Amino acid sequence: MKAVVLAAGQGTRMRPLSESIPKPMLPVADRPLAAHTVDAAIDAGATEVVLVIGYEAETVREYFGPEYRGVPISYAIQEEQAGTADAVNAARDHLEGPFAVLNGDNLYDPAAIDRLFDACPAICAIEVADPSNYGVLSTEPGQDGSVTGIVEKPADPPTNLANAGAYAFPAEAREWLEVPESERGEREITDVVAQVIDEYDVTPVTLERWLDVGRPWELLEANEWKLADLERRVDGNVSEDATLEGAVVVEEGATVEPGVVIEGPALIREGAEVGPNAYVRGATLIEADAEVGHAVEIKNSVISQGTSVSHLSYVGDSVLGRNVNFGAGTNVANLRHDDADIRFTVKGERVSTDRRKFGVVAGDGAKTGINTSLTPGLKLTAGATTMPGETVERDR
Ligand code: TTP
Repeated sequence: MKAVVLAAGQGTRMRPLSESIPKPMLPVADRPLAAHTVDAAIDAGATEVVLVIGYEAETVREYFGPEYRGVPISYAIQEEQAGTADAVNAARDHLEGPFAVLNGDNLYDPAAIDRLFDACPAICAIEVADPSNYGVLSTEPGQDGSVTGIVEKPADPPTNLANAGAYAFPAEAREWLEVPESERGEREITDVVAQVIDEYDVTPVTLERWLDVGRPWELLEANEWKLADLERRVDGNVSEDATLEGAVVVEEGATVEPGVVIEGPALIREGAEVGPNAYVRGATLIEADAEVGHAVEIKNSVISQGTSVSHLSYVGDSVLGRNVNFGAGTNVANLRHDDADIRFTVKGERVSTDRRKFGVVAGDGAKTGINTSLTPGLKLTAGATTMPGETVERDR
């Protein structure tokens, strides 16, 4: 069956990381976030993948091209982000026969996508302890009862099965994509699902693991998940005086200099330079052409392409965008004295990350002066700068 992958969103909650790169193209281990979904669809037997693109569309198109892993890729443009049903409707001309719809910003356990395709019409669900913040499936009584509806954020959830936003639709659903606007002013895929449920038996397919990657710390969690799946491989240039422990991947063209200790899971991508005398702790992604220099410690972080942390610095539980430069002696605090969960500003509101440890998020091109101290949960927008010796406590 064909798989429609939604990747048109602006990713506003992911700012500043999504300021010039679409969220589905942010790095998760060895590929962009959306590539994990496209790969799962292809592994499940997708005959064609239709990517719905809009915001920063060319970045997505350049990566996947007309064919990816031998499977044809086509593109549908969604000009305005008018909702998930509207996004699928943009792909309508590409559809014939049963089709799947997957989010380009979700990580699914790949085996479940296989089961989703087999069970069509079907919906992926994940068991959660507190479903009241999700769309929750109601099902017929008994094990494996078919889906009778989806209720948004119910006070009294009918099951603990949260809708994981992955669907396998019968061919006829193509005719049901033009749904009216919902109360929040969007054309929602759940209204298409409601019609499918009216006409068909819809099977719930339970995921073992699922992650909706909407906010920066969820990008960190996505990397924690996918880096842990990597197997040790050393193709790059690693000094005899470096120590690699556990699942460490050093890609061809990457350099690890003397005195470096890397504790996996860690991925050092092509063209990256680590050391001398650096300490990298998992789960860490050091992207292509990034530099981690002398006496720098990086722990559980994403260091994006072209970024440089060259001397005497500590970066923990943080995401640094592309071409960021941390001056010598820049240190990130990732833990509060009172041990409270770290908060972060999302669309102007302070929200809990539910993490005891979280450092900073730096947008592309941010630069810190020497001896900058950065407090936990801090956001530096793209191109932001700090003065030498500053302690930065407020987002900038
Ligand atoms: P969201 O996470 O709701 O939207 P977003 O990705 O733009 O992020 P934010 O809320 O932070 O601005 O969307 C879920 C998925 O659906 C995601 O993969 C983007 C996609 N999508 C579209 O392609 N078109 C749309 O009109 C909408 C609303 C979402």
